Amino acid sequence: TPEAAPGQTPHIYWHAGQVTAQARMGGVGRRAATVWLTGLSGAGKSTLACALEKMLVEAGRPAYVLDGDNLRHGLNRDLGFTPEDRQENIRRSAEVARLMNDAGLIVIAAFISPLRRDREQARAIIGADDFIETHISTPCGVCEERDPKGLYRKARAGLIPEFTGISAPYEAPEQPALTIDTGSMPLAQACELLFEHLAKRYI
Ligand code: PPS
Repeated sequence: TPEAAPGQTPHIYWHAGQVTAQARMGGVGRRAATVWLTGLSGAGKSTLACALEKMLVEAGRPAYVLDGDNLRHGLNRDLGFTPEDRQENIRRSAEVARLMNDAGLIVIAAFISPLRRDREQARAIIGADDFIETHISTPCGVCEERDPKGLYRKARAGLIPEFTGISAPYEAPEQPALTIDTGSMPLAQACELLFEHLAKRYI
């Protein structure tokens, strides 16, 4: 009987199922993955995630968007924006992505996920082979100019503490699989780039 891993609640054991992820997906060679979009608020993560989700589903590949803002309405509603809360936000969301991958869905995760150490934890949870880190590198000035929710204006006025890019850090990925600046690349082209990247292995 396997022991509980260090740091876990004691007397909890893993119960393996009889169906593998590949069998669930219809056979050998099928894989699921998580496209992890990281970038500033207003960088275009959610727009790109939803467009890619639509493209994948229309191509017959089940996909699902996990969006930071949306998960904070439910599963993560108890979390704020301190470094500790963001870490827990990313940990829980990565666990959900892992489950969805196991169920056969391609996950498109859209989280600011500003700290490298938190993204590395997500990579470890999901599995490095199936974690496609994508930097939505739209510059802060462009995001602030767009300001779709008026959050930058509020942050500049001191009304939102620890706002990423203004009063809280953003650490860009060092070796992302892909980098997309939505300030200079049209949405359709960005979507195509991600789709082609996935097509090699997952579609
Ligand atoms: S994180 O850093 O990954 O835990 O954040 P995430 O779960 O992706 O949530 C980001 C959205 O929360 C809104 N918001 C803030 N963002 C950054 N800093 C602060 N302080 C903050 N307060 C609220 C904002 O709408 C983010 O949405 P996006 O879609 O990124 O613009």
